[in-house]
Amino acid sequence: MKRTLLSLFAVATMVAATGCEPSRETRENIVHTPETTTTATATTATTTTTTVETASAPILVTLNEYSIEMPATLPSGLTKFEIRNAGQLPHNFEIEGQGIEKELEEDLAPGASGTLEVDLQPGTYRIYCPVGTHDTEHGMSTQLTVN
Ligand SMILES: [Cu+2]
Repeated sequence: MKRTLLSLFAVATMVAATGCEPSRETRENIVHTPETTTTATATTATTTTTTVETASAPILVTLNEYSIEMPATLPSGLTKFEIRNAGQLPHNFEIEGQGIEKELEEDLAPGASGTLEVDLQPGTYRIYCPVGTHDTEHGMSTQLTVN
C-alpha cells in the first residue's frame, strides 16, 4: 500500500510539473539515447581505421637507366609489386628464384606502371630487366632476400 501511494504521488507531481502524461520508459529513453549513439559511432570509426592499417600495402619498385630501386629484403607470402618506369627507355621487371619466374606481360613505356603478384617463398631471388641488353651489359639487376 505504501509503494502504491508513493508512486501515485510521484506521477501526480510529474503531471503537475510537465502537464503531460509521464512514463518511466519515456524518461529513460530521453536520458540514455544520446549517450548510447555517441559511443556506437566512436567504436565504428576505430574499427574502420584498424582494418585499413592491417591490409598489406604493395611493394613499390622504381625502374630507371639502369637501376631497380626496391627493398633488398621482404617477408614471405603473397606480395604485390607496384612497378613504375621513371626512366626514358622502356623497361620490364622479371623475378627469378625458388622455382618462380615471372615478369610483366608487357614492357613499361617511360612513365608507365604495372603490377605483378608473386607468392614469395623464403630464399633468394634475382630481379632484372629483360629488355634488350639492360641486364647483360648495363647491370640492371638486383637481389631480393625473402625471410
Ligand atoms: Cu630496362
